[in-house]
Amino acid sequence: MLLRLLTSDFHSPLMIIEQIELYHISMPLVAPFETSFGVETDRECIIVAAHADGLTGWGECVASADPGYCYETVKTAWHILEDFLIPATLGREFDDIPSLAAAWSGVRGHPLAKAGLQMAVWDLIGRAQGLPLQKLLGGQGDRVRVGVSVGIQPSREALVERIRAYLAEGYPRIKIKIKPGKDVEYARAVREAFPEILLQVDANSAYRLEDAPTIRAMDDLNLLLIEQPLGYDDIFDHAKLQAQVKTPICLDESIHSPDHARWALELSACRIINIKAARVGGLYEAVQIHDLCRARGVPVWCGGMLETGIGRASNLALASLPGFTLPGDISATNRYYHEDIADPPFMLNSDGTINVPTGPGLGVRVRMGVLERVTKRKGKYGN
Ligand code: NPG
Repeated sequence: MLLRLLTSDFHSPLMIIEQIELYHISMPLVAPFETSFGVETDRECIIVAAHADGLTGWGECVASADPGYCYETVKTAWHILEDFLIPATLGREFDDIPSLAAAWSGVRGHPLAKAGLQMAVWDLIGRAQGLPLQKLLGGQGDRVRVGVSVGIQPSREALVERIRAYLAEGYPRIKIKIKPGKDVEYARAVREAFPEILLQVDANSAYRLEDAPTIRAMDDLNLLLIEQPLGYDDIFDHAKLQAQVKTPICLDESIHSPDHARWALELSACRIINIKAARVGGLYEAVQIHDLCRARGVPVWCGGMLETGIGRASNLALASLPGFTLPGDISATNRYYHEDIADPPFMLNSDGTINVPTGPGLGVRVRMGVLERVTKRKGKYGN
């Protein structure tokens, strides 16, 4: 908070952005990632490059190829960026990040598209001021505790072995994806194999309130949290469910703004919030949710969207804010990609942490050759 005031980031005038480029990329994952809404083998997303005063700021819009996680896709985000957000940004003067966000408020929803462009603007500010994003946001410390998210596996045995390998690599917290039929028994098998580990489950909205008995059946597994069991836009039924379980419910998909976070907390729909800057429209909104939760003593952690090194750098800076008291879904580069578009790769330290970048802005260097190679479509706007 202090650093944020000292650097007056939210209120320093923005440079005028002269040109923006979009890259629709597709990168093969090291292994398919299965959730209750589908399997991803290649990660598609949009990389944003914003140019001003001879500097380039990079951003990542984490919309996927299909609308399984949320309604946005690479194609809808491209449309919203190209036809609305970029024209509302290019060549204009903005006082600060809040006024930029206000200029986009006529676009209802589409937080992933907004967050990708906002990230590029943050990177520009950091590069222009010679300050790392961590300092602009008010983060602290040189490393953050992280965890790994394990996709749905073909059998309980395969899941236990997968987790054994991640624990051997040094991950201090495990999240397993669940879906009907692969839930209680899978979580129980993991807990029996590893009685002491920090363990949580993520349903990605696969259940309805009538399934409360299934959720209750996991209450004795000493889970850190149960993430997003019910509808992707629900807060009301989650409040009914939270009243029936001891384990904290954590909301992800249903929190789209600082207001949603407040509503969820006031309705006791959850006791923990997963903050993804993308899902709430940008880093500025993510920090607001962090501040709200911190003031109320509600723990938060940083979610992941299988980001490239660009988005991961942003997540690490965000996760270094003091209210992020639980390990995030931020794993080492080699958990996702053989080859990344940004350097240097992120490595897991022996204490289960990853270093927060210290260079200006996001603190990573984009490898243009790799970026061009994985690009399926390119757009250029402005001069
Ligand atoms: O480590 O980045 C990571 C993956 C974390 O499980 C994770 N992400 O539902 O939160 C999620 C899930 C996800 C990935 C959702 C990709 C949508 C796209």
